[in-house]
Amino acid sequence: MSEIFAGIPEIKFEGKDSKNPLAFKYYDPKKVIMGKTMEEHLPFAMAWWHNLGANGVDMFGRGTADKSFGASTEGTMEHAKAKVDAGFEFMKKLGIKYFCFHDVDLVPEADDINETNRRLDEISDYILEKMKGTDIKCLWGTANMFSNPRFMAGAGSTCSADVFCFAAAQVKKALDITVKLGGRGYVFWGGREGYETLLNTDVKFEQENIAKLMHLAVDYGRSIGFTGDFYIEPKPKEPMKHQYDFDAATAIGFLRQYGLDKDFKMNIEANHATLAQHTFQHELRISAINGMLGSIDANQGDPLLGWDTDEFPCNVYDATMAMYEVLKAGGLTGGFNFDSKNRRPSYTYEDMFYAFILGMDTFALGLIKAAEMIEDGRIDDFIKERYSSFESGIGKKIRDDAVSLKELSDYALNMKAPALPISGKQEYLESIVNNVLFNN
Ligand code: XLS
Ligand code: NI
Ligand code: NI
Repeated sequence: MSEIFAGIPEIKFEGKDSKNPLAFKYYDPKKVIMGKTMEEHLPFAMAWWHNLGANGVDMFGRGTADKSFGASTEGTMEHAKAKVDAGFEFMKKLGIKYFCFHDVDLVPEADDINETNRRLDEISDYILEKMKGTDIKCLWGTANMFSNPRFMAGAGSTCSADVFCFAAAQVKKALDITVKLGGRGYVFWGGREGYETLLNTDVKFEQENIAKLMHLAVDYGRSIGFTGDFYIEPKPKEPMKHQYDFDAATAIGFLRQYGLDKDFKMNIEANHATLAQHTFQHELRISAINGMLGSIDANQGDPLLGWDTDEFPCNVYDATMAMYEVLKAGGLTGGFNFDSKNRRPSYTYEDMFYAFILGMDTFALGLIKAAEMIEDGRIDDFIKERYSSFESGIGKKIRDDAVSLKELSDYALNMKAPALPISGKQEYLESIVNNVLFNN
């Protein structure tokens, strides 16, 4: 089999002074930071759909990038295999150890689901063969339950019992393939699990059915030996006006309400946080404090645009805050999936590599800087100091649940008026972040 990305070498770490566009400036896989290598901290993954599928097509124009990878006709099994060849060559050249997929990213969908499933068996055999002798693995799999017209009214939330069965069939097969490829996780992104208008929607009914589908998936997954995490990937809108997995707090509440919280965690996508009018850091923090920070879809949105632009992450400030949360949470059980795509005018093979180099270097820098922030200690020291009134006296009694409302009231009445809380020192803290970010 011939080289697809001919002329593109293995991408190596050359350090921050390198001007080689096909080299890492910050991602040094074996470098140890806070006791772990960079590649252990940052299990990067390639998203099959964007990297091997997205060709730049948008609402206003056709594709700009050729993603046939040498296949004579697209949308065939020959093309599906060419994508596998391209994907493995790409991952090997970048030192990426994981990939993520939707069922229909792997093979063209047939009219009869039995034929689609047969194609999935064939392609997963081919992928398994490719995996041999490499350390490339599946990070997570998922079923695309939003593109096919049958899912126009949702998948788990559909009004059609027959469509619900097709959703179940796709989840079952995607789980089979995920397990076959040794996947660490399985994602539910609620693509069309939401509504356009409440006038035609029974929200309670729809949410109960989504939970049913998830319970059935957990039961089936566990029965075939899937020991990894299931994930919800929150997103507030797009394609639906309102999606039920609005943000991490909403999704966590849903999981607890329906008894799914032991099997599920969050897969947090930066661009979805932006759409929910949260920071990426906020979504990670909410997930982490609830013990549900599982995996990350590494991309970024544009605060000036109200849709999911899936840009490769370049914002080091945000990546630093994200890695600060990840380090504080003790790392991810999942990984960093580049759910990101090249801009439409960046249509060459080189651009695909530049994009991953950018994303990987951004998170590597974020990791380096977040570790420095933690080692610097000033921010953590201040947070400790800020809440120190709860460490002794009446504050400690509150924390220990050792005091009644009346006793607290008596304490306050006796004081007459409290001193103001200590300053929040936001500007001081922000200057520490800048100091750490730009200290060399
Ligand atoms: C879309 C989502 C999707 C999921 C996987 O906005 O990000 O790509 O990651 O279905
Ligand atoms: Ni995503
Ligand atoms: Ni997205």
